[in-house]
Amino acid sequence: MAGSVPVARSLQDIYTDDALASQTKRWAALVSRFESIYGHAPEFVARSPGRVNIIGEHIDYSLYAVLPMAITADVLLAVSVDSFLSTKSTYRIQIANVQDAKFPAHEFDIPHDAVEIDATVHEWTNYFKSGLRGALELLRKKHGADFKPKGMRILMDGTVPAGGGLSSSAAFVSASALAVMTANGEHVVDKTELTELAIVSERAVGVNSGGMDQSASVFSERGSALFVSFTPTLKARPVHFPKTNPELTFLIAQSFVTADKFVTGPIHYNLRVVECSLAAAYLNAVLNPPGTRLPADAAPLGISLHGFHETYFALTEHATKASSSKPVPEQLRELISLTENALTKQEGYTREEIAAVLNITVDELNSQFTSRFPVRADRFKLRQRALHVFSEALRVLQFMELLEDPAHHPEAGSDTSAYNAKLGTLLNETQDSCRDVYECSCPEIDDLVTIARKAGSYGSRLTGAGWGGCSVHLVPADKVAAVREAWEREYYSKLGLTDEQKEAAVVVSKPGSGSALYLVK
Ligand code: NG1
Ligand code: MG
Repeated sequence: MAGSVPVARSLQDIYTDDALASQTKRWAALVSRFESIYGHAPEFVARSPGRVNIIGEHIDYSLYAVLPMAITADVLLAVSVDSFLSTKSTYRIQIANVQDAKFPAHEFDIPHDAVEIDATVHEWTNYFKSGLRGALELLRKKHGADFKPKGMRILMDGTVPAGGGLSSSAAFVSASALAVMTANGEHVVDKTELTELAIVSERAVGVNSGGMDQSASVFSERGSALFVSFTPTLKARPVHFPKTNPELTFLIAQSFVTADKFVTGPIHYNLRVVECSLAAAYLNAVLNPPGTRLPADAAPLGISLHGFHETYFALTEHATKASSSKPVPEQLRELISLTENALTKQEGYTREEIAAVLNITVDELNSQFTSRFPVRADRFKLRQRALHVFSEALRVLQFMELLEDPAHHPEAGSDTSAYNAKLGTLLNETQDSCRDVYECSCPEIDDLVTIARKAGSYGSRLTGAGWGGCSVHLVPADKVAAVREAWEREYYSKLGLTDEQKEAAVVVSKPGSGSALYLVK
């Protein structure tokens, strides 16, 4: 599914029918606000959506495949290009947000050769700058080191809730990179290039992220989920759900617990990434023949993560000669049992213990594994993290098989509840594993999940990084109202929400389209 970011001719190319009326108003308001701020019309709008992850949680950075879909909520950047304010050595970026009380406007004069980002300060424009930096790196590769970036005036309108697990950051970074590429004369933007640069760019903001969100934001196609795999190269293809009766719907429910990776990264997200890398190295050391090295730069995206994936191949190659001919799910099962035997410490491993097994000093361990992003931990739960990753990778494959193997599909006109329940069970198992093994859920999400299942959801779980944010629920169309009422009664009514929050608490989402450009006439 290679190709370039589409240029939309109308909003119908971008949004599903149910969203069209409100989006048309929103876009018109964006353009007129742009005019009133800058005194002229924007030239184009760059758009990238948020996403909900259906299954495959916390495995993208270990390079296992995932199944997200884009949602309607998105980031819009209205842009005009203007080199008038450029000097010999700088260009000017003016950036404002329609929510100006929360996200104040800024003006930057940026040196041609470097975009400074202070990741220690939490500032909304950092996400733009990281997209800018990534896009300019690519442009310099194409056009030479003395490439002179254009000045831009920008107005942003983002509807993906921040810290809500729907990937506002990836939507913002992808839209920013797309806007910068376009402003600088790249009229055809390759989706793979854009995705890869958005993945790497987001790291500049201080999160050691995987590649799911940016892939979903850029590649998604209206009406389908997206199967994203990362090895041997980044690939994304649309996946359809078979028709069921009643139709299956995805409900997305906010917990209103804000999980801010910028703040909690050292004990949550970034720590998990480190634990996964350490687990891979540990397993490699104890299961493979002495001296087997994991590729230093394992990933196709130039990410040095010592991904599980490499361990997995290395292990299956060595551990059982026969296993490479086994189906992947069987290999994963084998890896789960190898892990259970090799990593027995429930309470976690100290730096000293891990360093001894890796045959390196604690200082070396720190510099190899914990220096790029800050983490705070005395013990690393290698067993639990590895078991989650391998079992979750397996569930993604099982889920895909249910979706794509016609042998599993319910017959037309037949009762589809048994089929739906199988899909739902896998989602529920993901939630259990996230809660108990990966420890990335929270009591509020657990509540939403329990309430939904009681009211008729087939499968309910957290989506995205967790520790708050959003949950996703596979609900038959005829139970949607019951599930919503149950949440209102048993969860939301207790939070004292504003009307606006109530409005945004639950979204029925149809799979939306990915990044697009719109030329304003
Ligand atoms: P959120 O926090 O929902 O944007 C994060 C990562 C993903 C993935 C999920 C967990 C970023 C930008 N995204 O998503 O890559 O690892 O957590 O599956 O950090
Ligand atoms: Mg994010």
